[in-house]
Amino acid sequence: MSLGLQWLDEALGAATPTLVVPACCAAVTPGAFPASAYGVPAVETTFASAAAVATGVARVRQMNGEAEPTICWAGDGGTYDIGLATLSAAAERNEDVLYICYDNEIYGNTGGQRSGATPRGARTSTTPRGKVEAKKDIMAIMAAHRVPYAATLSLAHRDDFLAKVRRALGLPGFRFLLMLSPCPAGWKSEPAESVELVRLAVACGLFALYEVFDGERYRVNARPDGTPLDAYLDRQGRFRTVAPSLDDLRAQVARDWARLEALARVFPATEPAKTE
Ligand SMILES: Cc1ncc(C[n+]2csc(CCOP(=O)(O)OP(=O)(O)O)c2C)c(N)n1
Repeated sequence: MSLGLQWLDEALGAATPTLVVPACCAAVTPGAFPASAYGVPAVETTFASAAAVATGVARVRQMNGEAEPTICWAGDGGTYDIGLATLSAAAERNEDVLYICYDNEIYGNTGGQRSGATPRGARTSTTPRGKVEAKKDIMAIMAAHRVPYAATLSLAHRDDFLAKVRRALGLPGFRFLLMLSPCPAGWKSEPAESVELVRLAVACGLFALYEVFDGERYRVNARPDGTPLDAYLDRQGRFRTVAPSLDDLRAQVARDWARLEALARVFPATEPAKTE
């Protein structure tokens, strides 16, 4: 999460955003006003209301003729589940908000409970034998809102990450970015391997890197390179000893890629021409 915030800061350049952060690790770790490590105006909101609060901030800024961005930085619990109603409403109204979900696939701050973002098979404090249900496809949900821009971000693909954040910052209206964000405590993984885990998640196809323009034009930024799914799963204690549901997870990855490739083939994104 902190590396993603650093890269966001780099992509912002001289711009000073207002950050809107619901209850999550990102609300706690920077410390409280007036000593918050964010160094920019930051509003902490109730779990369900980040996108609604950001709506208010963005509208006041618009009325005042200010061009600085309003950015939601939220966990998966606050995005996929508890904040989904306000997220949906702000997206549907096409508010001038950049919403970034750092997805650690659990309710990390409160002890690693399962969320709608937890993948099938993963053990969490509330799914000790592995989660039965599949991960919710939040990108498809956002695309269905026909937002101007939605994209996934990898902490192992720096240039692609920065280019997509800058693209999002340059567009008006509602923009949604999804970043896979390892949580060593919850994933039972080595902290030093976090970036490598994201690289493996992209390489094996579990976390697809792609963009959706206006909810209907697709571009794939990186494709699976034949790395087996086990290379990713074996490094995390949360996937140990849950073999049956991992077969389901493997099948799911294949189906998701078939769907994404079909969408990118039939509805390709032509503008802008490439990720720099
Ligand atoms: C309505 C409500 N329910 C539960 C909580 C307790 N709570 C605070 S943070 C949190 C977990 C947040 O999970 P996520 O959004 O995934 O972010 P992470 O902690 O993983 O960074 C929970 C359950 C709360 N603050 N408000």
